[in-house]
Amino acid sequence: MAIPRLVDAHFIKSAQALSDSIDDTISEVVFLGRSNVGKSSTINGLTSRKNLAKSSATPGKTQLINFFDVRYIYDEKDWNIRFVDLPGFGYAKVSKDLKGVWQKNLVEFIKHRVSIRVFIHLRDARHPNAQIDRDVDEYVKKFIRGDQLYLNVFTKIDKLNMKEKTALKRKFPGCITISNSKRIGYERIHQKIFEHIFGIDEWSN
Ligand SMILES: Nc1nc2c(ncn2[C@@H]2O[C@H](COP(=O)(O)OP(=O)(O)OP(=O)(O)O)[C@@H](O)[C@H]2O)c(=O)[nH]1
Ligand SMILES: [Mg+2]
Repeated sequence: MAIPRLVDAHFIKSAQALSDSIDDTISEVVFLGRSNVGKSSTINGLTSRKNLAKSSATPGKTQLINFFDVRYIYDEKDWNIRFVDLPGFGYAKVSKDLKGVWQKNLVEFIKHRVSIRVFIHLRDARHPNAQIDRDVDEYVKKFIRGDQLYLNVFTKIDKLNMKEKTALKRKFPGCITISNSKRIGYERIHQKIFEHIFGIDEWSN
């Protein structure tokens, strides 16, 4: 049987906070990570759309919570979810208090948005062990629910040489790595999302 295919994605709405977000009836995948790590680019890559989410070389490009409707086709049926692009947290800052570097609205959103089923924490492959990323892991793990999946994904793998790639894989066995400039690595992310949200794992055999 064919594997699920993402066939359509479009922008729905920008929100400032949980209170002005759209209805929470569809399962959501949120992309979080440091400013400039490639959150918006990853959404474009996963959906094969160049400019769906606005990306920029200047950190701080995404300032609102942006919702995108995403449709997969599998087994001749539609499967709908949402991708959520978030503003980045503190650029190159080492944080003691995450709330200080990441806006209050954002913290409230990731904590209380009931429709979030998958957190994708994007990390720069060149700085795989940044303190701020460890802080975020630790922080989210404090309130994550049993029905939510937390995924670490390393971006900008194209910037690593062979030796660095080997070191990364040794440190994080089985980790997911992607390159948005080379457009590689998306398959495993689709697989994880689809498997977690719909319980269908058609990639395993
Ligand atoms: N080489 C390389 N560059 C990338 C990759 N992903 C993103 N970039 C570049 O990194 C910069 C930031 O990308 P964005 O997608 O805007 O990053 P963001 O995390 O959404 O940033 P904010 O919205 O500011 O939080 C852009 O210049 C992208 O072209 C990648 O995998 N490899
Ligand atoms: Mg962005």
